[in-house]
Amino acid sequence: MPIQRVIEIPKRKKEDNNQSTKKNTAADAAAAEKGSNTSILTKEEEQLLASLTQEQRVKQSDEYKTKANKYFGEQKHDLAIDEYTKAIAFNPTAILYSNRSFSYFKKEFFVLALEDALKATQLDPMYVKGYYRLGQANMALGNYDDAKANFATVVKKFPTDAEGKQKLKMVTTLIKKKAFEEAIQCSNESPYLSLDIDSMAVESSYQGPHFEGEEITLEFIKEMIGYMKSQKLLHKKYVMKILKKSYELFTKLPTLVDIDKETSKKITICGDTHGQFYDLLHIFELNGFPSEDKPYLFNGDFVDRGSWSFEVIITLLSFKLLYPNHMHLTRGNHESIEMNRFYGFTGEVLHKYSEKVHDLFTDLFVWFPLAFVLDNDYLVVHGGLFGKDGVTLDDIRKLNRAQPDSTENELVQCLLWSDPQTNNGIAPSSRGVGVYFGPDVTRKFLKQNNLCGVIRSHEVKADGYQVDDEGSVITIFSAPNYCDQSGNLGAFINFTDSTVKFTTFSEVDHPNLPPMFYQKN
Ligand SMILES: [Mn+2]
Repeated sequence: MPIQRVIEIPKRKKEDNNQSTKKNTAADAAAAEKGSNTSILTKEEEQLLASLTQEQRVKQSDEYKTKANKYFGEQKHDLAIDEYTKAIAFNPTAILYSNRSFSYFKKEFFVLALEDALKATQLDPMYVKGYYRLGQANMALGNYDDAKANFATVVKKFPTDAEGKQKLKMVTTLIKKKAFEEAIQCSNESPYLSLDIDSMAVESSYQGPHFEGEEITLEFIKEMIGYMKSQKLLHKKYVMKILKKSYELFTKLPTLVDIDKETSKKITICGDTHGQFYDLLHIFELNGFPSEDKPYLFNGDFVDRGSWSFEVIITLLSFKLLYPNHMHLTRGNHESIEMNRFYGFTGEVLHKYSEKVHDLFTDLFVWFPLAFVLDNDYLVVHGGLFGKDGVTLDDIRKLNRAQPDSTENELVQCLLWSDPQTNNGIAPSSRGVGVYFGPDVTRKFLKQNNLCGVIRSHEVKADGYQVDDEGSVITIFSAPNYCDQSGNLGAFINFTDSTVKFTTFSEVDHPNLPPMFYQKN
C-alpha cells in the first residue's frame, strides 16, 4: 500500500517564542472583514443580481437551491452552504435559511446554524422547520431549556404536528435525565459499580474471541480485530469487561498527563479517527501495532460520523489496557453524550449492543485526559487554547474533568473545541463553543508555560496535517476522505529526538455502509 508522502521538520525551539510574532496587517484586517461577509458572489453574479427583475431573481435563486439540495443529499455540506448562500443573495426565504442552518449543523457550526434558524423563523413565523432547526442547534449547544421553548412553540403554533410533540417530549425527558444524572454523579454512583460481568453467560453459538482471565492479551486483541473486521460483533460480556477495566484505569489518570522523555521521542500521534475502523487498521499496517517500543497517542474524536465507531474505540481501549503507559487517548469534543446523540455513536451502540453499553461509554468518556505534555515540550490537546490570558498547565491539571457540569467550564470547552486562526488575538468561534486563537496568543501561552508548541486535531485538513506559525501550532487529522466525501488525506506524526515527521496516507476500502448509518433522523 503506497505511503503518499513523508515530510520531516525540526522540532521547534523554546527560544523561538521570544521572536517577534506576526503583526496584523491591513491585508489581514481586510481578509477578516471579507470572511465575515457572507456574500460569496463573483463579480459576474453581483452584476447579474443587479440586472434582474424580482421575478427573475426568484427563478435564479431556485436554480441555486436545487443545486444546494442536491449537494446536501450527497452530504457535500461545504458546497451546499455555498449554493444556499447564493440562493439567499438572490431571494432570501425561510426555507433557504432553514436549509443552510441544517448544513451548518452538519458541519458543527452551531452558532451559524442558530443564526440561520432564527432568520428563518423571523422571515416566516409559520415555517415549522425553522423552529426545529432552532431547537436542534440549541440542543447541540447544550441550551436544553431554549430547545424546549423552541419545540413548545412548534406545539403551540402547530397543534397537529406530531413530530413537534415528540421532540418536546424528548427534550423534556433529557432535561429530567440530566438533572437525575447530576444528582447521581454527585453521590458518586456510576453504572460501573453495579456491573456484574462474571455472572454473564456466553452462548455456545458465539464464534468470536474470548477474553479470559484478568489481563487482556495481544492474541485476544488481534483475534478481536480480525473478527470485527469481518463485521461480526464482539460478545457483550467482553465489551463490558473491556469497558470496566478501562474505567478502572482512566479514573486513576490525571487531567493532564506528562509523558516521559523516553516515550516522547518515539511516540506516534494520530488525530481524529471518527469511526473509520478500516483506516485505523491501515495506520497500524503502515506504522505498526501499539507496543512498548511503538507508543501511540490518539488525540480524540474516535467516535461519531463513521459507522464503525464502536470498533475504533474498543480497539483503542484494548490497546490501552495492554500498554497503559504506551497508549494514550485524549478526550475529543465527540467523546460526549451531546455529540453522540446527533452524530452517530449513540445510534450505532444501541443498534450493535444496548442502552446499558451506551451508558457505560458515556460514563467512561468523561474520564479521558484532556491534555498531554510530551517531554516538557509540546502540549497535545484535541481543540486548542483559551479565550483568556495567563492559563497555566497547573490550571489544566486542576480541572475536575468528570464533574457533570465540567463541559460547561470555559477552559474545558476551549481544550475540546477551540481552533487556531491566522490573525492575532482571540475571536468567538462559529462553532459556538471554544474560541479562535491567534499566533500571538499561542506564543504567549508557550512562553509562559515554557513549551515549544501545541499539537491539536479537530479540523479536517487536505493533507491530513497543517503546520501553522512556524510550527507553534500543528494540526493532525487521521480520517482520510472524511465522511467518505472530503477527499482529504489522513496523516500521523512520528516524533524523533529532534524532528517531527508527518506521514500522509489515503483512504482504504470499507464495507458498503455510509457514515452515520445507524443514526435516526
Ligand atoms: Mn473535534
